[in-house]
Amino acid sequence: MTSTLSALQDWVDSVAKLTQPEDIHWCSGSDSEYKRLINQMQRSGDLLELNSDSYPHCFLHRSDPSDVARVEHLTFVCTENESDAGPNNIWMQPEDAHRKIDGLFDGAMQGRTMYVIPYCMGPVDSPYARLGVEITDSPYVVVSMRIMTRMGDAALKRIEHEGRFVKGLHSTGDLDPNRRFIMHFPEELSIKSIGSGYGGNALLGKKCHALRIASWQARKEGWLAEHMLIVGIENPEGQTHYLACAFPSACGKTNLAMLIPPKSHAGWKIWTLGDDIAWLHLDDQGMLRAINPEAGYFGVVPGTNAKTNKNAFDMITSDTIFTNVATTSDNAPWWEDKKTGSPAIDWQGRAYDASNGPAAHPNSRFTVSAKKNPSYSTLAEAPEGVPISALVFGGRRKELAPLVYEAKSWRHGVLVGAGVASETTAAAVGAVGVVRRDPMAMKPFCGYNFADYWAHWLSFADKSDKLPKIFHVNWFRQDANGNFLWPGFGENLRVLRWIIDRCENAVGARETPVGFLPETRDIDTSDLDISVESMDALLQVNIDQWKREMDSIGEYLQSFGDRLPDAIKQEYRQVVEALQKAE
Ligand code: GTP
Ligand code: SPV
Ligand code: MN
Repeated sequence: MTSTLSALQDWVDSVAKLTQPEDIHWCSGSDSEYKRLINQMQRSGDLLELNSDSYPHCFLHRSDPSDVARVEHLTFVCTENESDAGPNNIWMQPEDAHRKIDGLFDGAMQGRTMYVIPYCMGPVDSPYARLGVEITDSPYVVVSMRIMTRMGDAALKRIEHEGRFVKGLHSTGDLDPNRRFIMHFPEELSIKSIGSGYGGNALLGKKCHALRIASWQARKEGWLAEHMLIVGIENPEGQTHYLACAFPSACGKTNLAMLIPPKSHAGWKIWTLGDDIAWLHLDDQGMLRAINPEAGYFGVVPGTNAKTNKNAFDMITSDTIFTNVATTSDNAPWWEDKKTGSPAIDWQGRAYDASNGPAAHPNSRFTVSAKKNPSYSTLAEAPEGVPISALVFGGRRKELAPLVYEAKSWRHGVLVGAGVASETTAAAVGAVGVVRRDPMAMKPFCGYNFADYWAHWLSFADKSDKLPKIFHVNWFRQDANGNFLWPGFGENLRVLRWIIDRCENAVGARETPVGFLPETRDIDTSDLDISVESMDALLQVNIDQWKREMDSIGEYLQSFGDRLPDAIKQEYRQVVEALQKAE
């Protein structure tokens, strides 16, 4: 096949010349193509079929044990000026970067098929959707992109019509971590990734395009590309509010996006629009509207069970690709906290032995179509997206951050977002459980200088007086024994209700130096086994701890030097002064 768009055809030709594949396949996105690739991968051993009675059409992929998560230390933003990438990114001069990575792509696809994947991020008929083409030599990437994006003929048609698309070049390479690079060229709208076949490193539509490149485009064009779930909350009277929530990787987005209301909340309904990425635009009324650029979920498997996330648990019993889970003796997938069955073979294919660590890799994932989610919202297909009532930041903090608080204004909310910190998780290679700054949950994903990004966020206050309120939540506070103080999961609806009540001016709040907090009585704890002491602890603002936190935030913000917006400095000073007065 060829394309009528010369920019696309020329690029495909030049990549083929460099990488020297045995043949080239243009992906149509059809069912038969998907099935053919699945069969081919079963034959090559890239996919193992799981128990076809209990898990029909489900497959297991085991990635290389050195290739199990995003690699932030090997992820580059390559802009002409280093300062445009900012201290939040690892920078390489574009020409040097191309030379280095093209050297690795030279002949990299010899003996392999090169797949050309046209895809659309967002509903194909949405003005907010954006296009891309990923070239890859990994059939696992092709089938994953088919689930995660609108991939194939319809996307190609729009690409050929519009003429503009993000170019993503990927090869699994030799998987040597020393020859693994994920490079972004925002000024060229292009991505080059080699040496990893895993998740966000390889499915280039996701973090590379829909966040790093899109955040750059969004700044130029006046919108926002964010690491946010989108969820609709319908009350028993039938009114629905939409929230977009930014939590760092493996901090609860997928779970919140499809939560099941607890028994005490009969009549409440949850509608999922997205579980990882939101693209936010102001409409002509000044409302912030969100679309989910993705079409599937690449979700954390461990911890998913009938109690924590029944929607996901049920959804992944058919038509799902599992990566790096364990299996039971009857070849069903198994993971830690599944609460049923037991592991026979671990994620590396070895007989299970507890002394080797967890049976499923902590970052093992399911890949499944969003349409399989029982709480899928049909508005996820709406070209105009949904209006957002509240933006919610959050993180994984044992202490300090209360269960919920509200920013005092949009500007203050931008400071709250900039100050987000969270314990690191298994979603990225490196130490787990270390608190680090993760502004707006975008530390690994912002394709440009955070100082400019905060200025961009601040600029929305000049463009609309209907902006959503901004909140911060923390489901992960622990007591002295390391137990979670808050039950989390479905019970998080109780906190979302307070957020919605605040948006409707239906409930008061307690003003503190760091923001507005609920009165304990205003969080509905009916039918919940939680002590008054725990609730008080969850809703406490410890002035001394917060002073230390503000010192740490101040130091972090200063690392952005002169580019840091004045409004952030002013908001920062106001919180610090309020904390001093609170003594
Ligand atoms: P990425 O896909 O990496 O962006 O992660 P995510 O933000 O979607 O996180 P996810 O919902 O997959 O949750 C990650 C882990 O946190 C899982 O093991 C969940 O079981 C656990 N988790 C999610 N929500 C809660 C909660 O409210 N409380 C507690 N204690 N754990 C939670
Ligand atoms: C994350 O790490 O935030 C993910 C998984 O959503 S990955 O697609 O690998 O980035
Ligand atoms: Mn994510």
